[in-house]
Amino acid sequence: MPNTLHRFVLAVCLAGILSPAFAQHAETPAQHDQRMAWWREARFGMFIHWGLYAIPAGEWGGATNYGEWIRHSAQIPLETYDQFVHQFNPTAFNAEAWVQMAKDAGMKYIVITSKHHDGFCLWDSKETDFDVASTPFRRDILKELADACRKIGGVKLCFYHSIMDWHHPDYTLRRGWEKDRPLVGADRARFIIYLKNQLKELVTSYGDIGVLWFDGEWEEFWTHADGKDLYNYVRSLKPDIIVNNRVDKGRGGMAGMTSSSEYAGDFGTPEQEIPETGLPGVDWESCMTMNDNWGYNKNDLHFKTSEDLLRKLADIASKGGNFLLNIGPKADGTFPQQSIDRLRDIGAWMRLNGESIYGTSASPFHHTDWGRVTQKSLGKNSRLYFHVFDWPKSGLLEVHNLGNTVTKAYLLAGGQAVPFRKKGFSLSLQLPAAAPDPVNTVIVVEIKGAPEVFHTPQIEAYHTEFISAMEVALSLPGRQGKAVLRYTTDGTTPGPKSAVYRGPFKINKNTLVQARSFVGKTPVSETAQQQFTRVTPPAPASIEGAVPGIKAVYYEGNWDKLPDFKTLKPVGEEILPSPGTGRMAGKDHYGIVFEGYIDIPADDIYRFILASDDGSRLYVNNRLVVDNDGLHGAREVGGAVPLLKGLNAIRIEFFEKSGDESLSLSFESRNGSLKVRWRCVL
Ligand code: H79
Repeated sequence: MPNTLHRFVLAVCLAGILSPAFAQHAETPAQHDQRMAWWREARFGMFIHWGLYAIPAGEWGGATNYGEWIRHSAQIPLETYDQFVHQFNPTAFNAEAWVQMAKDAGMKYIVITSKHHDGFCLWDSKETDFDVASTPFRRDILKELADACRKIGGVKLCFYHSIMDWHHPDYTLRRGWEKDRPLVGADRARFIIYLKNQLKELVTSYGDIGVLWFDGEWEEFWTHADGKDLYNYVRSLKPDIIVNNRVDKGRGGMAGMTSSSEYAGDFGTPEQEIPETGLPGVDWESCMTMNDNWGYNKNDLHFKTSEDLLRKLADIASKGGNFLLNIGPKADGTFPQQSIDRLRDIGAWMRLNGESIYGTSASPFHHTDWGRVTQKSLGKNSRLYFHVFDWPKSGLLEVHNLGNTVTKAYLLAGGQAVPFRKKGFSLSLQLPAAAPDPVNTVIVVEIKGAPEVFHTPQIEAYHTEFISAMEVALSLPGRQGKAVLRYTTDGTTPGPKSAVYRGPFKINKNTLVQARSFVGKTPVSETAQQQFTRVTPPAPASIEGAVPGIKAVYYEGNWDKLPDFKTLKPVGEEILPSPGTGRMAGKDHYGIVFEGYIDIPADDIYRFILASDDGSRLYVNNRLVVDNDGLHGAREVGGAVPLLKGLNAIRIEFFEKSGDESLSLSFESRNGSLKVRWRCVL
């Protein structure tokens, strides 16, 4: 599991990522905190993906790898898919058993698919017959779950509700292969009324609903205005409801986090991934499957182990996030046995160690190579929870950058005292010889005050290469109390007599910058290092007969990553005004190589952002500057390069396998973003 501390933060890398706050529907920060309080305390929830797709259980036409997307992926005609309504009869469904399993696993909320992309509704909706009331089962599943949550207590019911809808005639998008759902008479405005009426049923008929978890917003159908409006609408129905960021268009493709506070939504939703670090002041929840599918797939036995899931839970909590762990129930209404087993194992750990997860906040340490840390404040003082994954062979667990006085240390499970020594800023814990819990033993370290952890300094600059000079800034992340930041530029290790950092400085030759923080004469952080290199970029090209635009050369093939285009035969070419999918747009299984020049206005460092779906690479003057290869959805990757004024050679390689496609390149310098003038030779 990655838990990387980036020592050298190039300032530009953070642009656009650190603008955390989401748009909020008229409330003060205190009211916002109050609304989010139960969710932040909860830290762990159950996702349930259940619907008609549980009946085929992942199998269709000889293939076995389908899930809740089966109607789309297997291109099932509507009329055929609708027949599942007559087969949906989960006679073994027992709402109380489900809620009890969630509760016993230590989960504090359940998010169930009131409606997934296929449009089928798990409750008796007045707005459609494509719902459970039309099945032989007839019972209102959401009502039974709401009753069970009320009866059992301690588990909040929440709804996942897809905006995208492959069934409703007024959802005015059709899959390319759809034949039996004419667009004639379809009315987008009417779909939004349908959506709102259904949400009103969900929010007002089932008691205290905690979260509305939207999805499917990335399709072109949905707009930012729709997102804001829907957010305000559901908040007006129930002011304290919590709404995920997929209500609006703020996450940029399929990314987890919302990029700017213009967009509505209360928390970010990384899917099937755990962010490298949390972001201060941002609420987020990682949702994840236990195997490879959200909906039930009887052939998918690729389950994560209980150990892995438990460590993921601690990892997420240590970064300040929630964990929403999925179950895909079977068509008979029961959970897969593998899921039941994992819930039981997690529950056993949570009963002993839940205190180290619930209501905790992100680790004050940036990196602990033996495991993870969570924390809780106790009035003026604090409790640190050391989640030890790798038990030290020496029996000594040490951290060297903790400023606080330690008052007590003990095993969370059982309470056995852990002898410790605090000398200066170093804490040594004398652990029992063998790990009481080899998966994750939690040690509680009680400290005076709020945690004072001395982080490795950050070295910030626009780029590590420069043409004539580069400004370098240093910083100490977090609260650094009495620490003094010292640095060197002559290759020597910073000591208590090295220069004190007082502000950004310029370098104009090859330089190793090193920085470390000290309290008095004692070093209290690790040493950060970054090499800066002076370079001479290649001379600009001088070309005859250049025309505006960039040359696109087309190829065909079915790839999962960029092929070696040099060995392939092109199927055509054209000049495009700028890189894009050109006349291949809408096709599958193709590749494009772009060649041309950009007119660079001045000697400087330029940063390129290459966004593509699927993979791409950018070469500038034959040097690889951005690698965005591989099979993925819309994804941006950046890279910087020093360039001289004049024409610089650009080569972009791109491939598209299937599904959505896009390609774009933008660039900027220290003065902001720039409009590119493309040139190419015929
Ligand atoms: O509800 C779960 C997913 O169904 C939903 N979000 C989680 C919580 C989701 N919708 N879209 N996506 C996730 C990403 C889209 C993936 C796709 Fe595909 C790639 C759709 C088509 C190609 C995965 C692979 C689904 C079908 C084939």
